[in-house]
Amino acid sequence: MNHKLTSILLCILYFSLIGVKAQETKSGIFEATDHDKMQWFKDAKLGVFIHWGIYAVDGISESWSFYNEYLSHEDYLKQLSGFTASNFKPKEWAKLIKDSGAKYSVITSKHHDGFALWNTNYGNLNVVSHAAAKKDVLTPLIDALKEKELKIGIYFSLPDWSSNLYTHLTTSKRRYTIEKDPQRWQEYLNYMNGQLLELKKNYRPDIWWFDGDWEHSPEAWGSAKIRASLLKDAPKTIINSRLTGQGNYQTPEIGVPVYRPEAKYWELCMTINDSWGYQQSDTNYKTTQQILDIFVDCISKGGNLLLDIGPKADGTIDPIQKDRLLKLGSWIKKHHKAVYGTTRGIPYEHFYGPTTLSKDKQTLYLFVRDIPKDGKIVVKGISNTINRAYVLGNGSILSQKKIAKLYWNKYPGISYIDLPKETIDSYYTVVALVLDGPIELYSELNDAVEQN
Ligand code: FHN
Repeated sequence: MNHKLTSILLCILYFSLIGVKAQETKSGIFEATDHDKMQWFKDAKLGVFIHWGIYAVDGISESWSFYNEYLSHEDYLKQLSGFTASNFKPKEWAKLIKDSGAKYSVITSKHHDGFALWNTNYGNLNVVSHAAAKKDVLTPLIDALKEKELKIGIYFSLPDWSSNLYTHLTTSKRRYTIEKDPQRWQEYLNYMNGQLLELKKNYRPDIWWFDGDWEHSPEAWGSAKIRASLLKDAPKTIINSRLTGQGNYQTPEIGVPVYRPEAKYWELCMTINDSWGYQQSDTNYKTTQQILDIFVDCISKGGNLLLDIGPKADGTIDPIQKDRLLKLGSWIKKHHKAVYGTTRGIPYEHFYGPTTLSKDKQTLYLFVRDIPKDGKIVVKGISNTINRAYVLGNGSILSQKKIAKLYWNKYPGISYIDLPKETIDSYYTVVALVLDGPIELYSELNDAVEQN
């Protein structure tokens, strides 16, 4: 029996013994179906991702610029002298993230370049001892986020391309292979796990957001051991899918899922322009409408959006990034009922747009992006009575008319709902349909008429 199959069977046996059923999903992550611990995440819908590191000094791509040999590693590290965090105001960051409507934030504690944002006792590349800032920036930020009652995610790169203990340096340069020097690899794992335990002790994050697992196998990383050590006395902690095979949720990136992902829990991470870190040359910011298109798409498919910002080296945030977060937050505030705590919507056959459902499935939220040309929106194949239709955040009760509904057959008809111009929102108008009970979707094919 092959190794992977054995480990899968052992895991399932283990979880069945402790009463937690694990199932492997097609997405290849183990979802310990501990729904309680995932509930806040599923309800949260929006997180803010923060990529902050020395790469903001020259505005070049995080870690990849030296890995891809666009500049030497030595020149990349010269940015340490420019990473001042001189205008870093963690409370302002936390307020901005809170005002964006996010319920959690994920910060890069250490990216692939190995630069640590906290005063780590491990390695020789951190913000206190090696950067111009000469201060721990992770702790005050996490404290400020917690003060705003935001859940905390810690991004941690498994690879550390700057560490002499690590295998890879750049795309063409390898320091060694694990097979050839297992002892050195073990020293790397001790270093990596030492930092993880430091982060766990200092911050007790709600989410571990791993990255970079592609460079080695789960066995080489010791992924199962990492999960066990992080969850020990912290069983409610959530892990993303990038600790291969050990995650609780899937993490599609940049490409907005066209179809709903397989995984029960998932989160799209997305840049606000085209760069993760701050790059002054990257002015290709998504408009607020485009960000809302992506956000609404995700939540209608039962997922979250983790929207990234890249602060500058001095700790300030670009006004355009602030603008996008605040506009997103203002729209969510007005339409919060259709966002937080909802579940994925109904198939597009019933309404030509994104939808979400209240937890009790008795209210259907229709997201109307464009102004209906005849001032009407159309829903079909809903067997319930629509007791009330109204515009969220505006309260206008909408008139509705049904056609193709005959008393003697089950076909539920087609409902036309008036949506007056004055109720239209500048981004998405949300119409709430209050049903006479949990939603019932009709999908039968109406046959020949046998009786009248
Ligand atoms: O290599 C990283 C990249 O720099 C960035 O951090 C993204 C964010 O999810 N993750 C990796 C690429 O998938």
